[in-house]
Amino acid sequence: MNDLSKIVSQFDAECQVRSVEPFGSGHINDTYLVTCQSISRGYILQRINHLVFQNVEQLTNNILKITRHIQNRLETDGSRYPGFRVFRMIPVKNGRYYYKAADGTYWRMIEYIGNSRSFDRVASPALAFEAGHAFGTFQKLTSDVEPGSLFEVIPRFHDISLRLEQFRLSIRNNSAGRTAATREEINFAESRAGEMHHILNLGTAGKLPVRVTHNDTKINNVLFNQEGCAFSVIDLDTVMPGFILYDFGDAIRTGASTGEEDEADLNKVQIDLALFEAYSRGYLKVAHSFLTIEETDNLAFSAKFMTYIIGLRFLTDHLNGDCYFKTGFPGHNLRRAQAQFKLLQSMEDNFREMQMIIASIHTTE
Ligand code: ADP
Ligand code: GN1
Ligand code: MG
Repeated sequence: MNDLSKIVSQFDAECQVRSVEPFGSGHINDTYLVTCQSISRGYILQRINHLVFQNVEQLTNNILKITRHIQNRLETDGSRYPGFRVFRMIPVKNGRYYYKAADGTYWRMIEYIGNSRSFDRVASPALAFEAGHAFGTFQKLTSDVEPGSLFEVIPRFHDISLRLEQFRLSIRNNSAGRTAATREEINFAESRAGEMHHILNLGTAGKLPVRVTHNDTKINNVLFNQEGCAFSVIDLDTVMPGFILYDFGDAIRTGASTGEEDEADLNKVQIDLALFEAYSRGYLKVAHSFLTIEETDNLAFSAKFMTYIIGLRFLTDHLNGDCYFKTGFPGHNLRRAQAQFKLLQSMEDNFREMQMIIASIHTTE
C-alpha cells in the first residue's frame, strides 16, 4: 500500500483502492481522484493546506453544516431544484470528518459525483447560463443559514484594505528583489486602488446584507452533467459570512473571460459580453427573488472588483517570492496578475454595456 492508499484506508469508505491520481487545477489544496476496484464508486481525496486554512476543525464544521443543510432542503423541497446535488463527506473511522496524519498533514475525503465535469473556462453562453443558475441556486439554498453561525475561515478574505496593505508591504519588503521589474503592474494596481474600496464602503455603511457566501466561485467549482446542465457547487472551504457581490464577481472573472487565468498572450484576454449576459441571466433567474437593489446595482462593478483583487493578490505573491499560490513556472504569478489586469481593462472599456445588460435583465425577468 502506498502512502496515499494508506490515507484513504483511514476513511470509512468501501474502497479497495485501484488508483489515486492528481486531479483538478486548484492553487491551494492538493486534490486526488481515488478510483476503487468496484468501478461504480470513486472519491475525491484532498490534502488541506493548513498553512492557509489554519483551523481545519472549524473549516470542516462549516462544510458539514452547509452540505447537510442543502441535503435536507433538497430532500424536503427538491422539486424546486430539479437535479441539484450536494456532495457527501466521508467520515474517518474515529468519527471525525478529517484525518491528521503523523507528519502533520490534514486530509479529507468526499464522495465523487459520477458523470460530472468541470471547466476552467466556459465554452458557450448555454454553459455560462447554467453556471449562473447553479451559483444562484447554491445561494438560495443557503439563504436560511444564519451567516454568523459559520466560522470565518480566512478573516477579511476579500477585504480590499487588507489586500492593499499586504500589497504595499510586499513592495516595501521587496523580499524577492522583484519590485523594480514590476513597476508597470504596481502602478496599474495603485491607479485603481481608491475606486476599489466601493464595496467595502457600502458594506461598512450597512448598505449590503451579510449573507452566507461561497467566496471561491471560480467556474471550475461548478459541476456539469454530460448534457451540459450544471447541478452542483463544490469546493466549500471558504464558505463563510460575506457579501454576495464577491461571489458574482469572481464567477464572471473566470466564467466570462476569453482567456485562461494565466494567459500569456494578453490579446486573447477580454470580457466576453455574451458569456457575461448569459451568466447574469442564469444567476438572476434565481437570485432576483432575494437580491437587494443595492446588490443588483453593483453586480457589474463586482466583476471589475474581483478581477482587480485577485490580480492584486497574484501580484503581491509574485513580489513576496511565490509563497502562497502554487506556481507551475518562474513568473507564473506575475503572468496571472497581468492577465487579470488585462481582463479588468477590458471590463473598464465595456463597463457601460455590462451595466446595461444587468439593468435589462433586472427589468424583464
Ligand atoms: P481545489 O481546491 O483543488 O480547486 P476542488 O474541490 O475544486 O479543489 O476540486 C478540484 C476538482 O475536482 C474540481 O474542479 C472538480 O473537477 C473535481 N471535483 C471536486 N469535488 C468533486 C466531487 N465531489 N465530485 C466530482 N468531481 C469533483
Ligand atoms: C485559490 O485553490 P483555488 O484555485 O480553489 C484561492 C482563491 C483565488 C483562486 C485564484 C483559499 O483558489 O481565493 O481566487 O485561487 N483560494 C484561497 O484562482 O486563497
Ligand atoms: Mg476548486
